[in-house]
Amino acid sequence: MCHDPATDVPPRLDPALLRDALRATGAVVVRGVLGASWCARLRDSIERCRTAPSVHYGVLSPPGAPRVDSDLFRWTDDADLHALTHASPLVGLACDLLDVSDVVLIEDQWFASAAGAATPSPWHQDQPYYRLDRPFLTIWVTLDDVGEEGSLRVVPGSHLGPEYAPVPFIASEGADGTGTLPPPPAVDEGPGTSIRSWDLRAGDAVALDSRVLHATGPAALQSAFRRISTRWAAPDTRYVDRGPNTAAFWELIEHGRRDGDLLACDAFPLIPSTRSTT
Ligand SMILES: O=C(O)CCC(=O)C(=O)O
Repeated sequence: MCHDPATDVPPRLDPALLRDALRATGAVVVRGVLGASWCARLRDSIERCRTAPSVHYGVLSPPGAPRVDSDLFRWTDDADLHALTHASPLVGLACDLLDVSDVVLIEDQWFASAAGAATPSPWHQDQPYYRLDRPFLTIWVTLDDVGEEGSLRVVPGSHLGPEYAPVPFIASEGADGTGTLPPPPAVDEGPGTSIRSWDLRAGDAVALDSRVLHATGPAALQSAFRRISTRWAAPDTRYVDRGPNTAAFWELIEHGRRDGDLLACDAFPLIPSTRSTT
């Protein structure tokens, strides 16, 4: 059940407190960011996207296992994902968290796990997949209720630690080993690493500093678990050529960015604020 069935008006929270929490731990939960109608629209969007997958679409689960799949940059052709990324409470929240008036949309990316799926997203940081010269923000929103055993997990404070190599999300693929960064630590295997997770309701968000280590829970899911990440950058963010060991989409979309260019352009639009808090 969604948090706020009557309205999609976002909660009024103190942006400075949210920013402080994000700065200190690298992740902050914001409950009830999207109401019931948004959650329903976005679950329908995922179904629509599946009928016409983009070049970015991928199945993340091993063959024969309950399906986990994902697609990205669907704001470009799905009306509801366009609305989400251009005129929803997420825009104001992104502006509040980055403390800016306008924000650059990097991408939308949905993930959908079927009931019974037990293919977690691996421990990773977002930053090393992106050719960006500074940290950015991911706002991850669940579209289904999810218990903490299957939900998003983070290592608080890890955004202030070392940077690790990007890892593939497809279970059968190993790291390609072409980069210079070390692989992420085996967080689940070693004792002593503090992991934070939450019981979440549909419409709840977790905002992530792009450098924080995160994953999803390993437990087999009782029911479908759909969620969407939107990624946002401050307007002065610049493209930096980090070479081929970054997300595949950089080579698949026409962005025309060269080393040192401002990120904002048609492919990564500057979205005016819809800030509801001051
Ligand atoms: O929900 C997931 O499975 C992973 C989300 C994630 O890691 C991300 O969007 O950066």
